Amino acid sequence: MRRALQLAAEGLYSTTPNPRVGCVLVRDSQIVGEGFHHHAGGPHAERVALAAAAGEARGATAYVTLEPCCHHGRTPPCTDGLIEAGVARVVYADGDNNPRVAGGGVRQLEAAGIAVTGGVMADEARRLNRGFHHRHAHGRPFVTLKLGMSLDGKVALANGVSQWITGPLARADVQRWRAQSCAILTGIGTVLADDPRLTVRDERFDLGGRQPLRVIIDRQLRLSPHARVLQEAGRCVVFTRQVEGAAAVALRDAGAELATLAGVSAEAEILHVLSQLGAREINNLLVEAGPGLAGALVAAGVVDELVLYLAPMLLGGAAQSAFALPELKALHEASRWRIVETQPIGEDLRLVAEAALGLTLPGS
Ligand code: AOF
Ligand code: ZN
Repeated sequence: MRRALQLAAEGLYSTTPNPRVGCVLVRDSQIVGEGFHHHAGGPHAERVALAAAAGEARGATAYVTLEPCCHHGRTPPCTDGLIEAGVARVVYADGDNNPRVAGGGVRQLEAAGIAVTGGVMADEARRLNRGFHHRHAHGRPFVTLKLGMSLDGKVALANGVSQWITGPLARADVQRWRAQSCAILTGIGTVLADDPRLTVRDERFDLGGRQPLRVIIDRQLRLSPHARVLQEAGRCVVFTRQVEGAAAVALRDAGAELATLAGVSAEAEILHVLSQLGAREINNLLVEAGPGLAGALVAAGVVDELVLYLAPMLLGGAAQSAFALPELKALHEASRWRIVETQPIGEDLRLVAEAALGLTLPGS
C-alpha cells in the first residue's frame, strides 16, 4: 500500500477533478503490475495496473489507495476490470465518497466472491485526496489560503507597497501550491495592485497540460481586458455584479468568463462563490488575496488551511494587517489554528496551519 500511495502521488498535479489513486498487483509475493491515475478521462489506476500485468493478475491481490469505482463515468468501472482479470483479493485504503460509488465498489467485488479489506493506511490516502472528499462532503472546495507577510503579520505598507516582503525562494515555493490546486482565487484589489499571472510556470510539476482555473471576485468589474490573468493559457472566471455593459463585453472579448453575483447578498457572497466552484468540480482552491478577501474567508469559516510565509522583517502598526477581521472583545472569540508544519524556505519561514477542530464555524 505504501508503494500504491507513492504511485498515487504521481498524479498530484494532474488528476483534477478526479482523485489521486495508485494500484499495485501482487501475486506470490511479486509485483506483477502497478499504475496510477494520471488525468480525468484517462484510465484509472486499477486499469493501468491490470494492463501492465498483462494477464498475470489471476489470483493476485490488488492494493488500491481508493475503493475501486463501480460506475460508468468517463471510463468503465474498475470493479468489472478486477473481476474479469480474476483478482482474488482487494485491499484498499480509503473509501470513495463520490455518491456514484460510496460503498458500491466494495459490494460489487464481494458479490463476485473477491475478499475485500478496507482502511489500510487510510489517513495517508485521505490526505492525498482531501480536496476531492471535501467537495463531495460539503459541495465546495478545500480552501488553502496562502499569504506572505512580515513577522508582525503585515502584508503591505500603509501606502500599499508590498513588493517584495518574502524572498525569491518563498515566492518560487508558491508554485508547488498552485500546481496542486484546481483553481486559484483572488480579489480585484490584488489584481489591480500586482497584475499577477496566477499560473504555474515551474516545469518540475506535471500538470498534464492544464493550468489552474483563475477566479477573481470583482463586483464592479474593474478588471482591465489587458490584465495578465487574461493573457495566459487556461481559463479565467470573474464573479461580478456587472454582467452586462461595455466593460463586460470587453472582458468577454478578452477571454474572461463572467459569473453573476446579482441577487447574492454581501454576506452570502463567499459561500455562493465556493459552492459555484464546487459545482465546477474544483477540489482544491488556493487563495492568494489581500486583507479584505482573506478576512472575509476566515470570517465565513471556510478556510481549511493556512500557508504563511513569514519574512524576517517588521513593518509596524501603520502597515496593513494580513486579515481584515471585525474587532474582537474577548480572546475566546479568536479564530484558532493548529500549526502542522514549519519549514525554513530561504530566509523566510513557511508555516502551515489547519483550522482547529472542535470549532463550529458558520457554514462548515
Ligand atoms: C478508481 N480508480 O484511479 C480513480 C477513481 O469519470 P471517470 O470514469 O474518470 O470516474 C471518475 C470517478 O471515479 C471519480 O469521481 C472517483 O469517484 C473515481 N475515481 N476510481 O477506482 C481511480 N481515479
Ligand atoms: Zn475506477
